[in-house]
Amino acid sequence: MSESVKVFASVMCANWCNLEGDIRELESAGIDGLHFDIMDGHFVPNLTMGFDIVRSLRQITQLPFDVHLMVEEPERYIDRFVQIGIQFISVHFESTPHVHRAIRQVKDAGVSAIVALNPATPPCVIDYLLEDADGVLVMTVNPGFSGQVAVSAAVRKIADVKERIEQLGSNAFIQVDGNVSFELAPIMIRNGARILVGGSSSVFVKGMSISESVRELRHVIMSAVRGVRV
Ligand code: S6P
Ligand code: MG
Repeated sequence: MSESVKVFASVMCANWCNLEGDIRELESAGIDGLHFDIMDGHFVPNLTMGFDIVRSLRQITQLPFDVHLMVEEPERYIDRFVQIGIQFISVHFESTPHVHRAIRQVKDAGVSAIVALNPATPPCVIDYLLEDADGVLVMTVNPGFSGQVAVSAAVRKIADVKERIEQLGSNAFIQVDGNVSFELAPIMIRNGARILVGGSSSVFVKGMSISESVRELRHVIMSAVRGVRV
């Protein structure tokens, strides 16, 4: 993808009957990483995948792995994901009273630590986390399901988070997840997003192959970054 904006593919939206085939196609299309949505049926009303599937896929690709924990008590799972060989782990601000401790747990294990914010969570909650977190994940849908419509206030919030990061003199990057479509991706980038999570809206698009959809996404990203100082 472009040097300044990366795209991670949401494995939740891949063809689970042919995961290896999809991963090979993603690799050939130049995807930057794989995003794993881990859900526990408590923090969000859905269940997805656990350690075994992530560990199995770790054996077949060198792509960076990005684990998005949508679970209560995330502290209980971090170390076991770290052992699998993960490059990014995001912890929801709303999922634990000890989010700073959880972020430190990720950092201390040598993994990039991302604090994730639900659409209604205000940007100010990152103020005392940015000394430790490497990135902020702005959820542009309420977590739990793919195929949702973006919350427009959360798309606007990306710019507020960006401003806050700059005011605090931090180098944290912004990741965006939820309805990252060909139409919305340029707006998200202009607002400050530098890692896009592509799901059913842009990487696994009905009627398009993975390579076609990634090519189209690359095209809209390139057009958007031309007008942006990065
Ligand atoms: C949602 C999850 C996301 C989705 C992804 C789906 O809870 O965190 O990672 O899998 O956003 O993409 P789309 O394009 O279907 O919204
Ligand atoms: Mg996600």
